[in-house]
Amino acid sequence: MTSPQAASDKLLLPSMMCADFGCLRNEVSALEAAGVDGFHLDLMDGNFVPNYGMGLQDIAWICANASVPCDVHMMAEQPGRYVSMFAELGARVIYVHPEADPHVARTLATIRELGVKAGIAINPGTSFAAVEPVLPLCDYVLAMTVNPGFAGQRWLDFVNPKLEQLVEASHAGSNDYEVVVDGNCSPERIAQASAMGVKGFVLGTAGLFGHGDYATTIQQLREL
Ligand code: S6P
Ligand code: MG
Repeated sequence: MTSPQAASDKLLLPSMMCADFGCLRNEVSALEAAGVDGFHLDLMDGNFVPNYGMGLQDIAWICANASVPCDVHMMAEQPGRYVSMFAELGARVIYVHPEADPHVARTLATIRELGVKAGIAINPGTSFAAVEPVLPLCDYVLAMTVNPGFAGQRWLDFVNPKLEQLVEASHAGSNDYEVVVDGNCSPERIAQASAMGVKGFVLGTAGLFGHGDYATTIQQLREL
């Protein structure tokens, strides 16, 4: 019998800022039981993006209590100052925005030195060419299909050609990274991007939360 995971090699990653914090333990358990591949944890500093969230304590609690890997998406200015904090919490991947870091190459190297997978998260308006030099330093690339800071936004179609460029370059030359998409990952968008070669999907309000039973939803997304 085929396990749900074996039916697809997609990485399905709930964005925990969309979870019900009134029953966070239940949310973590239910999502893990549904077969998610990890948790996506958004940190916003109220500066790089016009919003705050999630708290360091929230991120620490989920990292300490999850049995699946946790990825931290730092939407923060000068993230290099704080990457060691998230490494200590046990993050699998730390994503930093090159738009927020004048020394992103150094920060990516530091993340790897800390024993954590290194990732860049790229704003919709940031071109492939702008990040191409640092792609060999990345294990993951998080392509934002919405402007970062809020759940519940619309997918920006002008990002689609960049997704294709990122996938095409992902295992070429000295590059060896996986592409993950963040923002409005609905079933339709997941099907399109998966066919394009995108590996991972951050699941928020468009694809998971508010769509009924987690196990059923995750199973359906795997089968797309
Ligand atoms: C905010 C953050 C994202 C959102 C996610 C929400 O920009 O980086 O991870 O939580 O995109 O998903 P949705 O389906 O509500 O757009
Ligand atoms: Mg995110």
